Amino acid sequence: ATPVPTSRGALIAIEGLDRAGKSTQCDLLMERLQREGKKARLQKFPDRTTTIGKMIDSYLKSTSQLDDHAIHLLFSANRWELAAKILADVNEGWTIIMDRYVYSGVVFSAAKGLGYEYCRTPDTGLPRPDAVIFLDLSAADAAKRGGFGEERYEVPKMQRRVREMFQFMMEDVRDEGDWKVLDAGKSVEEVQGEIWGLVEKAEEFAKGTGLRSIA
Ligand code: ADP
Ligand code: FDM
Ligand code: MG
Repeated sequence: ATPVPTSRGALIAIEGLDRAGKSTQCDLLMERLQREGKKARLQKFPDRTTTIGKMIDSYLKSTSQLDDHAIHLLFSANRWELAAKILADVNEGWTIIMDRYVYSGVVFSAAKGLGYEYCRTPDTGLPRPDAVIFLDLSAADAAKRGGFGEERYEVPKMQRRVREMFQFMMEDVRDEGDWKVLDAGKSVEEVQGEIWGLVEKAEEFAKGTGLRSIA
């Protein structure tokens, strides 16, 4: 049997709708973790720096076209190509904050019409986060945060479907107990305070338990 690491870091996914404040909160969280002298790093998904990431980037910018299945598998492959490093780093004591992860992967593709179970399959076996922090924002509040950007999925119809799929997935994974839903309509500081509490809990949980895999 694999020995259980006693001082590993935590693996934490920040998920949510576009403009919910994921990237803002991830940056603030990284600053605070580093200020407190913790070993922590940020992992954005998609990671657009790799060869696969560059294909994803050009798809999102609509400079290339891909079949829905093909891009779905590329998003998953982008996670798999980084999985070994994530696993190694967490076991060496690094806390890794992920700006989006498999949950975005499932809901965006399912929102386009691919089957929910089909969408989950390629990600099974990836490192499972100790906590998934879901930043929940109403459509009205999202609209207040300014217009859409230029990327492929930043259109109202897609955003509505993604919102529905996130609701569906939240119900589906409820029993797993690792989703924490936060009201992302609060101020940046309030949301940060709540996230900080959840991160400390996740780090506590991570002590003495091995990292699990996505079922
Ligand atoms: P995401 O990464 O989830 O798409 P961002 O962090 O890029 O979201 O934030 C989207 C926009 O909303 C930015 O202009 C950001 O400054 C603003 N914003 C983020 N959090 C809040 C908040 N709690 N209240 C009001 N505006 C926010
Ligand atoms: N996205 C992100 C997916 O469709 N599948 C995935 O697996 C992931 C991780 O890519 F529209 C979508 C979600 C969003 C876009 O935007 C990435 P950001 O601004 O880089 O998070
Ligand atoms: Mg972002």
